[in-house]
Amino acid sequence: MKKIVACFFLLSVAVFSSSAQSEANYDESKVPVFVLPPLLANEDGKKVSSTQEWENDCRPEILALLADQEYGVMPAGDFSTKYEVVAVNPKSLGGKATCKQVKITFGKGYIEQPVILLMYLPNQVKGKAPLFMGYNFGGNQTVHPDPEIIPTSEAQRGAVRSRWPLEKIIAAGYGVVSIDCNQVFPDNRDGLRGSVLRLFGVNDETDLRMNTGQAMTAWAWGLSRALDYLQTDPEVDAKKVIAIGHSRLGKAALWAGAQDTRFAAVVANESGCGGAALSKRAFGETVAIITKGFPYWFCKNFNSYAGNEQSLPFDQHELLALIAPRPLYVASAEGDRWADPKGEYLSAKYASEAYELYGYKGITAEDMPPVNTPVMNRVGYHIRSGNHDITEYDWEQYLRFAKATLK
Ligand code: GTR
Repeated sequence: MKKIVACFFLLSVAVFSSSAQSEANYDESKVPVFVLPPLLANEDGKKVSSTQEWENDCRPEILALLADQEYGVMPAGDFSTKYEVVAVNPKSLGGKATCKQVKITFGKGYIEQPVILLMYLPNQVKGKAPLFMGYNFGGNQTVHPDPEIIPTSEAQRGAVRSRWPLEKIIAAGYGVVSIDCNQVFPDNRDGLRGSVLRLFGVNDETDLRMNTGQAMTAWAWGLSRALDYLQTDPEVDAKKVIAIGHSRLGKAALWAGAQDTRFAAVVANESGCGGAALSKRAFGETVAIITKGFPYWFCKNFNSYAGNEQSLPFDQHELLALIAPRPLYVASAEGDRWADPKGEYLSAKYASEAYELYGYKGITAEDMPPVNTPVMNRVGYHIRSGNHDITEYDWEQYLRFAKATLK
C-alpha cells in the first residue's frame, strides 16, 4: 500500500512538473523588467561600504528576511545527539579510501531520528582531510555499488554513481560525506511527519506558523549537525568542509552555507528557483510553480509571492552574498532552462559586490561565459553542455576550484 501511494505521488509530481515545465516562460524577451533591491544597503536605506557594516547590520538583516519570508526558521528546543561509528573499512575503493559510516541519532522523548553519514576519506592524505559534504536524493547506497554501504532506502546500489565520482574525488585528495536527505526530512508532501522537526514539536501542518521552516531549513540544519560531528572527527579537516548539492539539494547547500559560516565554501549545482536563480526573472521555474509543486520545501510566507515575484523584498543574489567572503561556485547546464542558467549567472554576478567589499574578485563580466568555459575567481561559475544533472565534468571544476581557493 505504501508503495502504491508513493508511486501515485511520484506520478502526480511528474505529471505536474511536466505540465508546469511546458507552460513556463523560456522567452528572454518576455522576462519582466525588474528592479533588484540594492545588495549593499540596510533596510533603512543606509549604504554599506565596509565589511564591518556588512557583517554587523546588512548581513543579519538579509539572513532574517530570507528566514522569515522564504525558507523559514528552524524551531528551537533541546534535543539529544548520539554519535556511533557503525562501520569502518580502511581499505575501501581498492585501498585508496577509508569508508566510515557514522550514525547520528537525534532524540527527544520517545522520538528517535537516525541519520547515517556515509564518509569516504582519502588514504593518501596523512592527517586531516578536506571534504565535500552533500545530500543524496534516494539512499546512501545509490552513491556507489560498494556492498558495504548501509542502505537507507530500497533503491538500487550504485543507481546514481555517475553523480558521485568517488574515485576521482579521492584521487584529488578530498573526502566525501553523503547523506540521504530523506533521513532528515523525507522529500514528499507528508515529509513533515517523519522529519527532524518532530524533535521540536512540529508534527504536522497544523503546527506550522507562517515562518516555520520545512524541508529546506531542516536539510540545512542537518548539514550543520553533520558538521558538528565532523568537528569531532580527528581524520577530518573541519575548517575545509565544502557544502555541495545538486538541484533541490543545491538550494539546501546554499541555505546551509548562508546560515552557518563554518562551511568553508559552497557549491550549488543547477540549484535553480529558490537556489541561485533570480526569482524576479520568472524564467523557467517560478515561485508560483515551485510553491505549488513543493509546498513542503519553504515556509508558508513564501507562497504570498507566487505570481508576484516583483513584490519580493529580496532576491536570490542576496542568499549567495551571505556566503561571502567564502568561496562560492554556481553552475548551470545549457539544457537546464527550467533552472534559468542566465538567472543563476546574474545572481552570482550581483552577489559579487559583497566579495568585492572583502577585496576579492567575484564574477565581473556582463555576459555569461561560453559553454564549458568556467570562470574561477572567489566566485566561480560555469555553464556546461548537457542537461540537468551533476556530472564528472562538474566535479572536475569543483575540485580545481577547491584547490585554488581553499589553501
Ligand atoms: C524539480 C524542481 C526543481 C529542482 C529539481 C531537482 O522538479 O522543480 O526546483 O529542484 O526538481 O531537485 O532535481
